[in-house]
Amino acid sequence: MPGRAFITGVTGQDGSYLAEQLLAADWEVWGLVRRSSSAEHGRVAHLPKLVHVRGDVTDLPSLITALSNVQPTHIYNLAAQSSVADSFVQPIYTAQVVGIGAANLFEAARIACPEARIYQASSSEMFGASPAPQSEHTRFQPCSPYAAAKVYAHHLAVHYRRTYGMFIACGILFNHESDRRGPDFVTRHIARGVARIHAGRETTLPLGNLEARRDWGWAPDYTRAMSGLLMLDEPIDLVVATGVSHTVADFAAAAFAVVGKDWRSHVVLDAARVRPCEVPDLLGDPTRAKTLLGWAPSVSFTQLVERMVEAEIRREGT
Ligand code: NAP
Ligand code: G4F
Repeated sequence: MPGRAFITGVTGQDGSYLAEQLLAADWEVWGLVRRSSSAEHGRVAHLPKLVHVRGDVTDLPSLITALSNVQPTHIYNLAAQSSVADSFVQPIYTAQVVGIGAANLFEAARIACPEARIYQASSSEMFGASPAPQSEHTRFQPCSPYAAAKVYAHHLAVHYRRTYGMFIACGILFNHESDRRGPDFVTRHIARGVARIHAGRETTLPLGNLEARRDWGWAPDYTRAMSGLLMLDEPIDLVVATGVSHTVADFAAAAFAVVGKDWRSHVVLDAARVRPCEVPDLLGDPTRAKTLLGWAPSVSFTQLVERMVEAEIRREGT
């Protein structure tokens, strides 16, 4: 039966797909929106039924007020400073939003709506230096301030689950992409670069580490898994991944191939894009997600790359 969902991070890539899917399934959807000078919220502008609630995960009173007023049955905590690269530049801010933000959300829910089911957005980045493939049993070895903050939030979620009996489920999601991805993540950066080179507006594409491997999937598949996780009888931790990985160079090669170009003629190495510490190899084992949710990715790597490049070509108007 549809209920009432409350989403932090609703204006982001995942929040926008999740809100869309829940509204289509007749849920009431409320989204936490923080104050900004522009207030455009482009990813959710097409969702008139989405109710915006003003607040910020770093501000506990705003969360208590929001949850007391909304009384959601399901809460999705997606808010984050989600750029791993930026977390090296802004480690304290990242900890405040990703770590303390989750603590604030769990406390606010404990006070205002302790029966609500909560989804915590954990990340494959938490596995860090642990060798591939990674599953629910793999040790966390974080390699960035972002990952360390996500590990804190993850352990806190498990603590609230065990200590207070709250229903908090953690989705350990591997990289998922779409044409709504922020422009500074590598897939969108590559897709946009290819479209601009195709349009004759640029000639080169700067990249950092080409050898890093990621398990890339299609974002709407992953937001389906989020709501599925909150439908289970018990709150658990679950890896969601395609089970296939590629290098950044593979992604660039496939993206340039969409417009009939050789990536080696355009990609230039930019040392400033190489991170102080890198996660070399992320490859998820989605066995448990398949067994418990019947979940499977609907879009292949090649289709994902094509969709992203074609969307950028449309944006460029060529
Ligand atoms: P995203 O596009 O960067 O969206 C982040 C969202 O968090 C935005 O709505 C942003 O609002 C909001 N936010 C940031 N700081 C906030 C604050 N202080 N208070 C309230 N809201 C705040 O991220 P995403 O890709 O959709 O990812 C969703 C979640 O999944 C994140 O927690 C991310 O760390 C996690 N995750 C993502 C992936 C992935 O591959 N995408 C994989 C694993 C885990 P503004 O629009 O105002 O900036
Ligand atoms: O696209 P990325 O910035 O994503 P990253 O660091 O894997 O993090 C994303 O996935 C996590 C899940 O594992 C999420 F938790 C997190 O919120 C975020 O959504 O970088 C992917 C790889 C890295 O190895 C990076 O070093 O691409 C490499 N890379 C090479 N050149 C680059 C670039 N990354 C970016 N952003 N820009 C480059 O020019």
